[in-house]
Amino acid sequence: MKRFAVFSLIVAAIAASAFGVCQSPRVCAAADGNSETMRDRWFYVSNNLPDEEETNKVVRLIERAGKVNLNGMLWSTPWDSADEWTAERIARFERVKQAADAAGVEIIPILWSIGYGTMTGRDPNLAEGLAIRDLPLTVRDGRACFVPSSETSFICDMETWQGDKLADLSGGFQDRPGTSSFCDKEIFHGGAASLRFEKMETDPHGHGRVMWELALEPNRLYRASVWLKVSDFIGRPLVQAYSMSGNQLSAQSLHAKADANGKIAFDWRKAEVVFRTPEDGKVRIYAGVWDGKSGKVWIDDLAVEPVGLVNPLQRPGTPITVTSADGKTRYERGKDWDLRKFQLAPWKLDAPSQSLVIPEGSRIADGETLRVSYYYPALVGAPQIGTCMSEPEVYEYFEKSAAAVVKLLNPQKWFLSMDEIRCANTCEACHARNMSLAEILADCITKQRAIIKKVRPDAEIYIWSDMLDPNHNAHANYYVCEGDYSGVWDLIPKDLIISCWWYEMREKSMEFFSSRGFKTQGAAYYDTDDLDGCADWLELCKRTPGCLGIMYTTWQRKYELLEGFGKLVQPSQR
Ligand SMILES: [Ca+2]
Ligand SMILES: [Zn+2]
Repeated sequence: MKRFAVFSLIVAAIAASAFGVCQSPRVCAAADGNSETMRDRWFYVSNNLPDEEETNKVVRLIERAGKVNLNGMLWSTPWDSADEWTAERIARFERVKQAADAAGVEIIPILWSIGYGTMTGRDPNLAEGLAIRDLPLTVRDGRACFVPSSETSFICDMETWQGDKLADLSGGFQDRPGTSSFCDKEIFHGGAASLRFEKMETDPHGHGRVMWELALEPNRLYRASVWLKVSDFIGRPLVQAYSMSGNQLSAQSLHAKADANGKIAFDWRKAEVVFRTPEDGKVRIYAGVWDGKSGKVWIDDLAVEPVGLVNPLQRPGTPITVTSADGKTRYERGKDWDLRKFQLAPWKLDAPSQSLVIPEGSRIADGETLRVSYYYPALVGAPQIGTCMSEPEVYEYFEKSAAAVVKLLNPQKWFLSMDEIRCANTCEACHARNMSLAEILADCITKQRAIIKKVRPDAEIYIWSDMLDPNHNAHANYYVCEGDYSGVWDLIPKDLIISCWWYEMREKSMEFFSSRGFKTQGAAYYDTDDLDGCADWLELCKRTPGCLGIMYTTWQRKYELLEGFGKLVQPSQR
């Protein structure tokens, strides 16, 4: 024990001095009572290297960061496919590496984002799939196609009113009719009227929403589309689909470039979401504005329509099943039916519906109605698609990626981009393992760690906090995931360094991981207009045992405050 303790002290002292945190172990001990605090002073970069100009941007950022003694660049660039980089990209990468070496900036790769579809660029069939059940297809002339019936659609053209309240809300609501929402007969998309919201800023949440509650076919795909127009507007215009239990099924917000006052304007644009209905078929469709601070928004022509055989996944865990209408006869692929070759496009909201080919000699008769069950790569959130954590092929690609990253960079620090995993444990590959959602996630992270350790045994591995934190996303009822993430924090390797990133929850999150013996990092900044939040993070990092450092985290590539941040986070030189 004693030998171990002495050894640890020496290692800590060497590590601290090597990173320039303090002048000597004695000074270290005095500084802030936490010898490791601010060892890592990072900034986040997501620029790719498509050409010389973008490469120059990264080089310039590194030079700027080096001048204010920032020492790590967490870099999101296509590490997932590092084994497939072209010679041109590698040459540009070498230039970045040289700049980083010269500036004393360590490059940390961030990679393997299950939540954002890692490896689906190599094989889109690796996307996690949601079960679509018993879709009816009609057989005509050697083809089986989906024929949508009008009963399963819902249209609201905003033509029928009771004063300023929409007549057809189907059990939903409209925010403040007559006060901030009105029937507009001068500006409309179709027909002769639309719904207009204004003065959202007088609502405490800036709400200007309309919601319809609909009973649709269960376990089916639908598209909800609505037309929006905004003027002089500050806020978030979007369309969203929710289950009755409050899970967001899908969402799309419309963006536009803001003027000098932060306001946006655009003429009629379509916002749409494609979503899988829950087991009870009930959904809430919302359109309108959250956080509205100024201006007007018009809404018109909502359409909620069933979607057919779209983007059927084809991998071992996502079988396509075709039966007779009564479900008694199961038809065989290749003999009774087949799927024509098509380009799987999980990211496309308007991906076409596929038809089945009925070959000669099939048991399927012309005029027959078939039932098809398949797995659809869920578009949730941003929208984003996720990757299945249970297909072995995913881990083969992780190994290829890791080997290539070592060859290119041989980093000592790695960062697992495992945030916001919003669709998981929904396909047959996942169900067949008989594991909980928390176990599936922990197993995936454990394997990722092992793959890195195999190629770089002394690697330090960082990971985003949210999916591991009960104060954040590690719970049940998370988007369209099946199961509960709770308890995942007890199942992951203890040597992971947890990068906490939710400012409002920072105290609880850092305490949660620190008290369980994890090392941590504060992911600060998040594109604010000043460094006040960074100062709060810094103060917390300094008093959290085992906190290794802080990061300037920008998603909008805002680097105006990089120098200020560098000065702020310098270790005290007492
Ligand atoms: Ca209308
Ligand atoms: Zn799966």
